[in-house]
Amino acid sequence: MHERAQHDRMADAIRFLSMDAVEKAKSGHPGLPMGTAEIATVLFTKFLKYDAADPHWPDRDRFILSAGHGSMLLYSLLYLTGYPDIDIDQIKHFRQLGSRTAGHPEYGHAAGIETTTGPLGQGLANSVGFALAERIMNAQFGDDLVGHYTYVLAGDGCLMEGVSQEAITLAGHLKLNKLIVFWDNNGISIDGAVSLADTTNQPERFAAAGWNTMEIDGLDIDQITDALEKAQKSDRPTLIAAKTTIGWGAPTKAGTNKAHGSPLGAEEIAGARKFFSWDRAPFEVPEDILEAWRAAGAAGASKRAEWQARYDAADPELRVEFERRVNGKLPAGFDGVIADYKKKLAADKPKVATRKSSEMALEVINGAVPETIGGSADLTGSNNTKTSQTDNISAGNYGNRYVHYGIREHGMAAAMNGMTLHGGIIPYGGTFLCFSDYARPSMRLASLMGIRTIFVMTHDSIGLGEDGPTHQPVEHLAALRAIPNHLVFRPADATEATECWQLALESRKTPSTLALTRQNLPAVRTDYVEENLCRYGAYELAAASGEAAVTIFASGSEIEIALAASGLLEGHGHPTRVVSVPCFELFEAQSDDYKAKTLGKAKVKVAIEAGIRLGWDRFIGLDGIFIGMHGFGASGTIEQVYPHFGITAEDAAKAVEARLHG
Ligand SMILES: Cc1ncc(C[n+]2csc(CCOP(=O)(O)OP(=O)(O)O)c2C)c(N)n1
Ligand SMILES: [Mg+2]
Repeated sequence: MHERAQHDRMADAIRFLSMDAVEKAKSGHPGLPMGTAEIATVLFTKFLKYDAADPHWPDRDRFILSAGHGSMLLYSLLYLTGYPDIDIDQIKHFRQLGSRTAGHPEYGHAAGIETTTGPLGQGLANSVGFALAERIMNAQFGDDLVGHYTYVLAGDGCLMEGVSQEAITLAGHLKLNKLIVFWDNNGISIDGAVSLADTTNQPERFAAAGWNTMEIDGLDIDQITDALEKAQKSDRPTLIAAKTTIGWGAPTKAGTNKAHGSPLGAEEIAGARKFFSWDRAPFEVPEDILEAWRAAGAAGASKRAEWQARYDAADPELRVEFERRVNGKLPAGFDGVIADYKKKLAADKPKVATRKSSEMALEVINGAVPETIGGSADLTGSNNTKTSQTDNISAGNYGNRYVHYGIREHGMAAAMNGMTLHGGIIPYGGTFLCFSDYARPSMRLASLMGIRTIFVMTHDSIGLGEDGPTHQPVEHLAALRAIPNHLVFRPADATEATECWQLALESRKTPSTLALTRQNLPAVRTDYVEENLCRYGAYELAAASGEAAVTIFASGSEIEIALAASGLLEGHGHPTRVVSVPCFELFEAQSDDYKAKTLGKAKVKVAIEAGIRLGWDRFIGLDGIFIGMHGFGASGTIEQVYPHFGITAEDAAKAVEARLHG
């Protein structure tokens, strides 16, 4: 067959698999794959460096379908090129329970799905992290081992979402020239024409952010090819604005929002079969076309073999380190480093804020774990995220270890997820706990994907003082604890902070948030214990003098108050124990026996946390006493606001005694 004709048929195979799968599932989005099939075909047959037989090859190019609703485009490509996880049965079971071909691409369901997309804009924002991680790994391991592109297909929706602004300005600033974004410029979204809601000149917008931009006809394979050749040579990230027609080939629905998100129906599909002269039954791909696709999927094997040869010839130490990092294993000896540091803390008993404890722990960690990449959304001095090892990453300077993300919490969180997903890197980044709201969509996706991204959230209560209620988190701990598969740590002192960091680093399939104080806290773990007690999520920090009449549960900065309250109660003859609760989710993972023992049978149970009550009933029951916040905070000194809201040892002791005598 003539090469051009074959290319067209290969693109058509994507279209029909997508149409047929959506039709069979009775739901899904046929329009995007139909409009972008040429782009995908050029990319996957001529440019993308991959070997379908080895989808985890670390130096593969990444392809990110940011417009996740067009998932059938990706599934078709993975099937056609011969990725092992997606066979024709998976295509036939698109969107069915238990299939790998979920409604939107889900990371972990099938190799070749590099990230979870669906919430528009996330994939584009992840891609900044992928592209940055590639540069960082390249700087550390050299051209022989690391040199690949990150390709993105984004829709109008991705570009309208706010996170895209954070992502593109960060990528432009860092001159991530191996990032190449296709914009599926079809002028249509769900409500109708994009012009209903947006008139942005997107190329000018990207250009203003320092991008290389091109405008092409997205159905023209020569223009696509030419654009990709130029993009690969760019010294800046590239936007290829590709004019397309949504649902291309559907006789009446093409170019309209009717092709966006529902099955086309038998008549339209029959019309499309005529339009493309496609005479095959649903899900049937002509043998020569499937063969051509499979050949494309295997074509990268030689590049992979060349890479393997370079890898085998590399310095053995470098190789061991590369493998360790790509596999996400911590360095041997890490536990010993933490143990030594905990001994030192037990001797020193520092009275510092936990944000400072976190910095001190990071100084030790960053010295021992070269894959950590720190950062902050313009609050470096407040989040205490920078250590002596972490000089600034900047355009062309990718060998360093600190990212000034700018005031881009959402973009930072999404980029960190991209770095984690890329592999070889453990990113952590900071902002105020209150502004976790600005990062939350990506924090949730980190949990859904089950990846090790670490969020450092300081100024974790009204204790931050005079900045007032806009900055004082109240519901944030509860809101973050509500996310499944997310470890929310609230350490009480330097030892707990170190233990929580150790757990966050060891937690390969669950992201972590460390909630840290601005105010100084005394050391409460004054004896060295080898075991990581925070691992239990909750543990008895102070035993009662006799059979406990009272148990006080608290976290973080309120442990100091809990211990003082227990002192008052003990003084009045009420045996009181204090349980530190650094992490709800880890506590739930303990045995029933452990949980029952830790919760105990004291007559009065109290929880103290300078946040809302939500979640604490698990510890104190519906009739427990809660000392904490019942509404928003107030601007004032820490000495004023804690008493103002009744969060003191005296208030707690008084409430307990009223109950004991009542
Ligand atoms: C954050 C977010 N908001 C809303 C949606 C729902 N949604 C899915 S696709 C879509 C329209 C996207 O338009 P576009 O990117 O132009 O895709 P096209 O219709 O061209 O395929 C919307 C609003 C979503 N997936 N994510
Ligand atoms: Mg669109």
